[in-house]
Amino acid sequence: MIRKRPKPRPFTLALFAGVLAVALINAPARAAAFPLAIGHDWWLNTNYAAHGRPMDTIFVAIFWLTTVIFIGVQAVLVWFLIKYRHRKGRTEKGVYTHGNARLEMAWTLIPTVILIALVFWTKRVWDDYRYSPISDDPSRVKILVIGEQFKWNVIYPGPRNKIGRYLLYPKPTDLKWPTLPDGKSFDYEFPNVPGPAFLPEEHARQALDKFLAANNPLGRDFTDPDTNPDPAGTDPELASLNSYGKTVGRIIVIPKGRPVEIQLGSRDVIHDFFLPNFRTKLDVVPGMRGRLFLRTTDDCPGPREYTLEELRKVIQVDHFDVLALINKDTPKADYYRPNRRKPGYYRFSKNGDTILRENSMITLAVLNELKAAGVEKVPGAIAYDLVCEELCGIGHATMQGKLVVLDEAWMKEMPYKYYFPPAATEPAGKVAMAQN
Ligand SMILES: [Cu+2]
Repeated sequence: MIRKRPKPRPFTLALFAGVLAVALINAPARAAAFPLAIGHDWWLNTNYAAHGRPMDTIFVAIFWLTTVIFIGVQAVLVWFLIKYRHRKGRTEKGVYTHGNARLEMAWTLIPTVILIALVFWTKRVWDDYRYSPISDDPSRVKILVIGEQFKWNVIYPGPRNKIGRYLLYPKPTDLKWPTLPDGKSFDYEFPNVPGPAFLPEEHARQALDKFLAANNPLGRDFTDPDTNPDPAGTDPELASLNSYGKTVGRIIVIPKGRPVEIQLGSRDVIHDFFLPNFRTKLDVVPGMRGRLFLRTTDDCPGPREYTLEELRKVIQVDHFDVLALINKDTPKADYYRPNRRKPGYYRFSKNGDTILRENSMITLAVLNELKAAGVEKVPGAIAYDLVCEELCGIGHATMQGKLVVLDEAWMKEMPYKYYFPPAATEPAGKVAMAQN
């Protein structure tokens, strides 16, 4: 009798297919870490928000709870598949059962208890995040971020730590033309028409679109003193702090360890503001003002001097971008003014060419040039990712930003000295007086 090779069992096939699928999914992205490497690359990225720790704990707890249950259920499934498989010569019939009340009570009550416990645990963590205790801390600093297809506009508060009024747009039914930054009204297109309401709607819309694009893309209320950090215009840097050209794609700077309120608004469609390293995420809805609160953890890396080797590790292994914080005190850095009109900056250079300038991102290519130029240390700050997690249009994936955590000493350095009022050592009234 010829013995046939046994056919592969369905279970063996399924197991093989599963392993293959996991390998294929992981192979291109994680070639170095194949198969499922358990390391920080595979697990959650590092958290630097105070509210993020209980969030991560609950994530890990639910992950292991569901993993254990999943493995248990699958094991029973496989065991039953094997135990009750078809065998030749087996003739007994299956037994019909109407169930087991005790068993059914157990598998209903146990998940109920688990889920109720998760509800209360999650609610506590959620409340700490969404209704944060720092939401009415008077010393919190405020930032307004306005999403737009496809960029983030970042607006800092004035000296009174107030954001001012934004996203207020004129309507074609308005009886008067909107006000320009200099206080004059916008009527140069139609000098004899008192307002858009007196034009056919299509013309009114066109005129207002032109006005907005040229003068006020973010709908600033120029009559609100808090919207203009320096209404008198005595300090050009301060006066232009929140001008449209500067707000676009600007880095979000937050002070280390201080409570932060991030306000969110949208110019057009729904975006989604997500800071992965700070466990902070909220949809940005047109017509609504979202509010997020966070405080960095004490171990959140602030600005410091990095050696070139440390930088290489941070960039290549930890996958962070690093912002160069070069200033007058940085060894080997020189001051450079391209020409009379352009502002100057500090930089590392070789043979007159700029290798790295202040507030630019340090890349691996730059590191090699710095080494060749004899630079040993560069002051820098990790630039954390800000992404839009909403499919907000064709450029959604390019809608990225950066967040930098600075301490008070670096806050005083240019160009951040105006970004926030100083921490609460001085009473708020004194700060406002000094600036007025
Ligand atoms: Cu978006």
